[in-house]
Amino acid sequence: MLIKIQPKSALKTSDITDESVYLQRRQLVKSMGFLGASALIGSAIPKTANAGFFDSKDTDITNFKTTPLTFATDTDNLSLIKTPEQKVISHNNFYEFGAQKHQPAELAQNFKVNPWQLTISGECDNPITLDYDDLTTMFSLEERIYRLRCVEAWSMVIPWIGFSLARLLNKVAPNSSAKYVVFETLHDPKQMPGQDDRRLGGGIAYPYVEALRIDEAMNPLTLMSVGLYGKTLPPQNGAPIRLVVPWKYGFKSIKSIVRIKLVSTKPETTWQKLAPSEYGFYANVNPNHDHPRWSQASERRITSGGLFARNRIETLPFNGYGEQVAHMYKEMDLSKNY
Ligand SMILES: Nc1nc2c(c(=O)[nH]1)N[C@H]1C(S)=C(S)[C@@H](COP(=O)(O)O)O[C@H]1N2
Ligand SMILES: [Mo]
Repeated sequence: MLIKIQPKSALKTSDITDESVYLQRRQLVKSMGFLGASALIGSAIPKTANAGFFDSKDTDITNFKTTPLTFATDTDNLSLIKTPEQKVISHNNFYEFGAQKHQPAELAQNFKVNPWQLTISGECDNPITLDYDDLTTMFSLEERIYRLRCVEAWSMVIPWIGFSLARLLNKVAPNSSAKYVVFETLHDPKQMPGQDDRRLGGGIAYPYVEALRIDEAMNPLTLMSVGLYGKTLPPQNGAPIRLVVPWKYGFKSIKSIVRIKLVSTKPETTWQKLAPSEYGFYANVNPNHDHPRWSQASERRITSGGLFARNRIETLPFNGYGEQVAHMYKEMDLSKNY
């Protein structure tokens, strides 16, 4: 069978990132099979028609206004190929605004992030409440270019802006009973329609709750993010402040946080409580421990929005951050503590 391939000139230059002509060539070989199949059907498949083959369509931010931030540039991770901003802000998991990838960008545009209050309390000497302006002014901001690996086996590279959670925790002075840190997302069904519509919200319990062990929370990689791509966060990515824990599956990186509490005993968290055999408390990225319903050995790196958007790569233990974090789990059986 003759397979027609688009000439190279038909590719937009934005489709050809530095990422590697190599990866794209490999992908091209795979895509040929697919193009062949669609040629057989005799019609082009629209991008939105088949979520199995293509990402959801990119959504332009319409109403929500982001603001440029001042920050120290991440010069250590420049070799990582960033996921295009348009993908980062249009392919989201934020069930409060709908469980489909395109819904948060569409349904969160009128989300009110100012005024905002974030309370940090519990087992500490100096509990505090931060207002909206404090979030971007209390600490000097840094860019951190991190890989984000979703438990669903897709991944991105995102230039976050924020500050280490450790700096914030040091400010409240945890006491010796502080063994875990619990985070809670805003609960406001009027603004977050998924919170009282089980179908839209994917049937999970709200408010969304996540937690870390205190040493994980104090690890320098653990970031409180207030921005991405040089600007304040869009609501679909967790405005005005969210957690980013790059060596753990994405669901640990809780969005739009209003409460942080230091506690003495291990708390229950949203996904772990819902399906404990599928989602553990630790949720460290681990290619050797499969999800009961799919393999975690590889992932689809979302790069450009073009034909070559689906690059299959190997998943790394601790998402490639083992050097900085593996020591925290030395004594643990990671197949039991998944
Ligand atoms: N409150 C809240 N936080 C959340 C989620 C969510 O549904 N609600 N989804 C998580 C999951 S599964 C992932 S992969 C990341 C996605 O972050 P992103 O949309 O900024 O890429 O957010 C995490 N934080
Ligand atoms: Mo995820």
